[in-house]
Amino acid sequence: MTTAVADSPAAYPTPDSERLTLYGSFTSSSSFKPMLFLSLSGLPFDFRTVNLKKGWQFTPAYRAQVNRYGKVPVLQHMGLTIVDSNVILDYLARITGAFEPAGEQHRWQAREWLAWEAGNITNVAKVRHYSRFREVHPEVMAYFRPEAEAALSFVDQALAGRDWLVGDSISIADLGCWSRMVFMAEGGLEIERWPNILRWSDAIKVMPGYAYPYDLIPKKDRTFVGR
Ligand SMILES: N[C@@H](CCC(=O)N[C@@H](CS)C(=O)NCC(=O)O)C(=O)O
Repeated sequence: MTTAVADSPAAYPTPDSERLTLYGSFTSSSSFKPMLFLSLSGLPFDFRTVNLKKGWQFTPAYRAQVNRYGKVPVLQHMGLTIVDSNVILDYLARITGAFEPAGEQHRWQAREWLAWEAGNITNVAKVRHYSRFREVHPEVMAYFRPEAEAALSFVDQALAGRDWLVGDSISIADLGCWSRMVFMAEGGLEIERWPNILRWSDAIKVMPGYAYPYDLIPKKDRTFVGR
């Protein structure tokens, strides 16, 4: 385990307050999920950057006090520490009611999409990661690229003739699935190949508060006052 990493915080006290604190990184599609939720809903929150390139996520302080898995994102609220992007979306939808589908069946279906996303759209993130940050053997890419394409095709078919994945309005299912695929072009997965995804993502992109991750997620700690 890494013991000292340049510039990393020495301690991470869990704020026992009603204010939301989000830990994340601007290169991370997982961080984009809660960031997008908070930005679209106009909620006030504090953002704390975790410099993944410098390895802040591996420090003993971060692992002990924020995320034992050494990843982003993490949400802290009311003395709670909530780890994993989809669990955070679930939490935010529950406590705010925003992006929560109407009706019990649709609420479960939104969580079903998030669970499916974690096992499938995650391959889109892997292809982007291996294209952008870590070169892998061509056979590794040859395995993951069709998996990523299959996940995108599944979502594209699910969106045929409908605006949103669940019910009649945008929900955490849409935010979770779109955010994980947001960097698809960096993996050579051109969105024009999936016309329903293109139409659906265009509808998300015009919402007040939307911005591309590199513009939305700060590179330094920041306080968002909300709107
Ligand atoms: N299942 C987790 C995955 C989190 C994850 O893999 N985060 C990446 C950034 S997208 C990370 O922290 N990587 C740092 C590392 O692996 O060193 C979630 O959805 O939150």
